[in-house]
Amino acid sequence: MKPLLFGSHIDSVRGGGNFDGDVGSMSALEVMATLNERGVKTRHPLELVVWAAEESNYGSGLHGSRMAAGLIEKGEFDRVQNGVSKRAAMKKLGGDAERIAEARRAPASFHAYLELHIEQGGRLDRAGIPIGVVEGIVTIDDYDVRVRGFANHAGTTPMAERRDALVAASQVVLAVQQIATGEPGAQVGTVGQMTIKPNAPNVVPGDVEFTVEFRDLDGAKVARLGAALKQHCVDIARATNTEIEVIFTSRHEGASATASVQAAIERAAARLSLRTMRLPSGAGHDAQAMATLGPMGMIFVPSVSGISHSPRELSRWNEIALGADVLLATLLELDAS
Ligand code: HGY
Ligand code: MN
Ligand code: MN
Repeated sequence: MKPLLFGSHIDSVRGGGNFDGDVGSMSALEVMATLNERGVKTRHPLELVVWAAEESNYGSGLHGSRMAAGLIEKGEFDRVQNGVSKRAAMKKLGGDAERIAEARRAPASFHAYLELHIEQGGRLDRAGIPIGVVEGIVTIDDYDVRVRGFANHAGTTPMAERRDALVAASQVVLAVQQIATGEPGAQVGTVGQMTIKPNAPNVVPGDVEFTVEFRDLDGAKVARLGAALKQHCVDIARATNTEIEVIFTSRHEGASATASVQAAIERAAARLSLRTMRLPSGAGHDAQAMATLGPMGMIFVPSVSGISHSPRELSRWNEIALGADVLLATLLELDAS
């Protein structure tokens, strides 16, 4: 019998909260302990996983689950962050990029993958519904944008002679906002990280580098948003007499949840007399990497006021417990199928 695989991650973003990933990982441990304590014998082996480095590092996220799924990005181990290559950083933590193939899981090597996670948006909380049944997870495209201008004296360089990289970068940031809001739908676009050089109050910025990400359930739309970004950058470079390089760093393909796993979650919640709501995930998850290997489903619990990736991230303990109950009951439903 193929194993039932379940778990989540425990790493968080800089300035993040205490529930993203942790809820699913700790609940998975609790479920495994409970089944053991009750001496429950399942037909399928149970396999608990806590994924490494789910959050974005070296220009890409879902590290552990992507390696298991064989979704290695071209040259990703040679990418450098804070002067250290990903290869060297892995080595420092006891990993070995040369042996990464050993982390690979074969396609169809599990009966189903199940992940409990906080919603990170506000739909469940607003609706007063304790359990979310994820329909699909967004596609995420990540870019690195490099603006090259000319660093010069802030006092002696006339405005008309400046090649101000930060002015150009600021126009690109506004272009991202305009692109993401320029058509109907739930697409999102974000500039979250930026470095300015030389970053001195009395120097016209010469170089600016920043990240851009676009997300939507429709992968073709996400690609279109990226193409629009490139066009805007051509126009802004010309207008500001700067050079703007748009480097595509990674795509995390979106994934639909498997109907049979969604149905199992709904049967489990019904057994517990819990209301459910189907909804998409605007957040990326290890589950979307696992979906390339086999059946996948996600259970959401409410995030208070939809706040996440923030110290104010909060889920109510009673609702987390209900999520863990549904996780356990769903595993037993899947085990019977
Ligand atoms: O960015 C995300 O959606 C996830 O938290 N990695
Ligand atoms: Mn996160
Ligand atoms: Mn997460």
